[in-house]
Amino acid sequence: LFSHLTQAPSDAIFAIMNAYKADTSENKIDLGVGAYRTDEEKPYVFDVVKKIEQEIVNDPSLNKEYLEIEGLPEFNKGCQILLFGKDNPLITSGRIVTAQCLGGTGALRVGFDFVKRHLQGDVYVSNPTWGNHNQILDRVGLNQINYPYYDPITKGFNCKATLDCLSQAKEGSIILLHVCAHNPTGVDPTEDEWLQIADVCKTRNLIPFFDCAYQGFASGCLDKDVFAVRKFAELGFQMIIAYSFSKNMGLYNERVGAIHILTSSQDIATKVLSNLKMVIRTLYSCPPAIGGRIVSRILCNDNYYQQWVQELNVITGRIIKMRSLLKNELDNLNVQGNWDHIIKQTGFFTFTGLTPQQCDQLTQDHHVYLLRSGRMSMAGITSKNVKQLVEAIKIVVQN
Ligand code: PLP
Ligand code: TYF
Repeated sequence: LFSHLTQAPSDAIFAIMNAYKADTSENKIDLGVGAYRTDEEKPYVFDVVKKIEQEIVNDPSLNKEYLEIEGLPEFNKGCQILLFGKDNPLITSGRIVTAQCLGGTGALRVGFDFVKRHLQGDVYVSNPTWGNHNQILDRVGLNQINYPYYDPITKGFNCKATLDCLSQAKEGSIILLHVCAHNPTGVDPTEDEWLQIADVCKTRNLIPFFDCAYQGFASGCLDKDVFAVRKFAELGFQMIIAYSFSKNMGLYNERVGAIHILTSSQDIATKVLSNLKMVIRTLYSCPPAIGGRIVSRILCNDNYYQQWVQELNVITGRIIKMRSLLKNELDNLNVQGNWDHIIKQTGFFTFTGLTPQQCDQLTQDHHVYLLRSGRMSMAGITSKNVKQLVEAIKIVVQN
């Protein structure tokens, strides 16, 4: 029955996670998956999350009844406020449709299923983008077109090439944009460049589809990091946003995210919601409750919110510190090449510019695990392993 199947490729990131786990060396370094590690190389569970989990377990008013198709109302409201800002008139306008989803990935899938059924059009994706974007679009059956984005020479954002490409896009196309802390490049447009992107989207009538998986990780300020979304909203765009709490609340395996669709009126929002619910109902019916309850308690309680922001600041602060530590160590050891991009790029990842062969050599000879694209998760660097990492990089770039 199944003998006609051929082996599907393994996901590059999961393959690296597993290769790292299988390595028995004591000095192995995990720069593969974008998951936060403490300076002791340990996964981190937010204290505020642990506290709320206990509260939920002991709350006699809670049960295991199905949630609504679109998830918890207080979760959805909290997510809107976090993304659009507390005083944004859009919050009370009834124009934003929101549903709780299974992580950012779930939100992307729901969002693109909705696009496929109700909008169609080509989807412009940055070159490069997160690998799962390409796979999801492929599965959903939407046509993808690359826009240039990354400039390997400057190791920065190629604004001009992006604008040139988008200015040729067919009207009504969808453009997938990373809100901040672009994965895999760590390269984001400046505020001025976002305005230029907005301009071309307006002129060509392009529909923005934002992916927001790293709010808090780029500038270290939650509000600043979502500048693009708030600005596009202010400029009158209708758009879709897929949001993830995996990283900024450390809820990776709880699968908590949200989809927002900003529409032109409350009336239309009602119709959009009914159709969005059809997408969800036929995919998984309704979301799980625990993660949504944790997030809503953080977002709806001032005390918990402050605790969360404090803990998030520690995490983002450590990543930023690792950037300068790595750059300084590379300079101290006179490692060949210019490494300024390590401190210029932002968020979880650095797009090092190391070649696939150099990455293979780092893994095979030095137990350093990273993507063959040269993407390095900065969260896997610690004050203890940075020296070993730099010595390994020095060897592979000299060969
Ligand atoms: N989008 C981007 C750009 C990501 O990097 C990730 C996770 O790494 C996600 C979405 C989705 O994350 P999750 O499904 O774990 O919430
Ligand atoms: O890009 C990365 O490193 C990770 C990969 O369920 C990932 O974000 C994302 C979602 C998931 C597992 C791994």
